[in-house]
Amino acid sequence: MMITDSDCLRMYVVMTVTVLCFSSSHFSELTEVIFTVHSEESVLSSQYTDDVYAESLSMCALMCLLQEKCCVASFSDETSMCRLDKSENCCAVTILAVGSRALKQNKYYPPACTKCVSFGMSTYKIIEVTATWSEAMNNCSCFGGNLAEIETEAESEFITNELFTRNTGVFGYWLGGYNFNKDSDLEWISNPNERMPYFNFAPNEPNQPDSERCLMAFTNFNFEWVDGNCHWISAYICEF
Ligand SMILES: [Ca+2]
Ligand SMILES: [Ca+2]
Ligand SMILES: [Ca+2]
Repeated sequence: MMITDSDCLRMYVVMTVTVLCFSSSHFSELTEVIFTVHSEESVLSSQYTDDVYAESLSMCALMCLLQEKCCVASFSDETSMCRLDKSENCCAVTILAVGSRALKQNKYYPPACTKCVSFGMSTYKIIEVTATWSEAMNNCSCFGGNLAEIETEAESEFITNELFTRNTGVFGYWLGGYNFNKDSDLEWISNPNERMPYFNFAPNEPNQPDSERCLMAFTNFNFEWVDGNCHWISAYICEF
């Protein structure tokens, strides 16, 4: 008998389901703790999605857990189809679909931070695909981190050296600072009520508390910081 690729996939799924059935009593509990479930949403099919059969929502959740790169999945009650998104982040696009539920892992660490650099306790992903400041912030959060916050001179030197090495020609990199109260300084997103313990602003910056509230390491100023217009489209740095 010839075994085709699709037979293999089916066999794999059946085996997985069999193994999982032994612990079925823990399924609902697991789903509640590990996933947020959105009603009537389905993950949009993409190059990163796989459709597999699952007996239930909980089974679909477990299949997602078994896939190292899965953060979001969806399950259709009608067809028992479980769609696993394996794009290594939690930003899968979902659409309204009656009878479907989308699951998102509550705490997700990408399996491997590709092309990341580490310093101290932190890992950084420097992303040259440009975005507005708030898009950058959302993207970092989807990767499981935040826009980078530079709290010490040592951290600042590390990041600056890294950016000089890259020399990619982008005009700047968004960081996780914002002028929350439209005054003369910026604050870190994680500490909106506190002065920055360390800062590395370029001369005469920050200078536009109304129109430039977002923090950027500016290439032409040797990556010293400026307040920039949050709608500028720029590269950015995520910190994990
Ligand atoms: Ca930091
Ligand atoms: Ca401020
Ligand atoms: Ca400025």
